[in-house]
Amino acid sequence: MSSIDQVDGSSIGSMQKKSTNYKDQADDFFSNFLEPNNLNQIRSQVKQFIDCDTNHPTVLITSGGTTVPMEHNTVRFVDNFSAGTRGSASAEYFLEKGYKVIFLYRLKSLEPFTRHINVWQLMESLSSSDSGSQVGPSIGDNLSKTVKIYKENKANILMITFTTLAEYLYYLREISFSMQPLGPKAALYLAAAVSDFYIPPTDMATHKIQSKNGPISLVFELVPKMLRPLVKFWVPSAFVVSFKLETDESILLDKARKALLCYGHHLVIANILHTRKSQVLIVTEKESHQITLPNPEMEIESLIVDEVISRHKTFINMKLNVEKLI
Ligand code: PAZ
Repeated sequence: MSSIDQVDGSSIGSMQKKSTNYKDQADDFFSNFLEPNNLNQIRSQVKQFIDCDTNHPTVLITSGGTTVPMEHNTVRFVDNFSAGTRGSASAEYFLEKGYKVIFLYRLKSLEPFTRHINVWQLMESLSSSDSGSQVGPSIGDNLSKTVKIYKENKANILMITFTTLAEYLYYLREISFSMQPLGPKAALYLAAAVSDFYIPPTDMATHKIQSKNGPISLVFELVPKMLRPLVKFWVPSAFVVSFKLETDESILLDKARKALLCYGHHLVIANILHTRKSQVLIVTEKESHQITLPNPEMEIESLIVDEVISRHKTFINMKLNVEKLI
């Protein structure tokens, strides 16, 4: 069956061939999609950001959802719920703790710092006259705090946007390669909600799918698991944290443990869709425990980031001690 079948019997493209191992599957996936035009530019931006201090703990944070286009000239796409709260809030806490941050995020999802600004509240609070605009005192206080923290940290954050699944994966692979010189000082914090399914370009309609041809049924291919090649080949010395989202609590811990076994990374932060802002499970190969938000004034990301940084420090010390012994 092709990926898009129209009920009138016409079909677009053909099924993707399957490979047998993680690396081949990843390579096959990439060979299906053209490189994004700005990949070289992103490579040099990241290199410049990292090369100025390869001794500085640096985290790649991914954030937001990916789109899966239904047509080459994309009018329609499949998307998901992720707003980018987890990633953008975490970026601020990592910066506060002295990390450099590469923030790979879905265009138009939440961003560190600007997420605190409500444009409508700002409009309401602005008074305007011929000589310019002024912010009212209540908004002004909060805004100046955010602006101050942003100005103190802006040299330590590099922001890169993606929209589609393929862009996301190309950028993730490229940034991972570029982080190799950081050795164990590199951390990856993969909070983006990445589609597990896609339509191969060879199976995609070129132009907007026409409703006059009747209802359609879509067949999606499985996106290969990229975490294994990431850990093994793309950035093997980094500390890697993945996130796992489920809606059924009874399978969450088991799936998090299986992910660790399968992909060989260091930590899974597991969460349930509707409670993700107030509790998460921290899962390693050896143990698991829950973090619960102690009061609504706080953000759970501050606690998650503290936990990740403490484990990353232990990881760095362990790797550096092993190096000394060799
Ligand atoms: O972006 P957000 O704050 O609305 O949601 C965060 C999250 C649930 C996407 C993240 O915590 C997460 O679990 N990411 C991985 C999702 C997954 O692929 O299982």
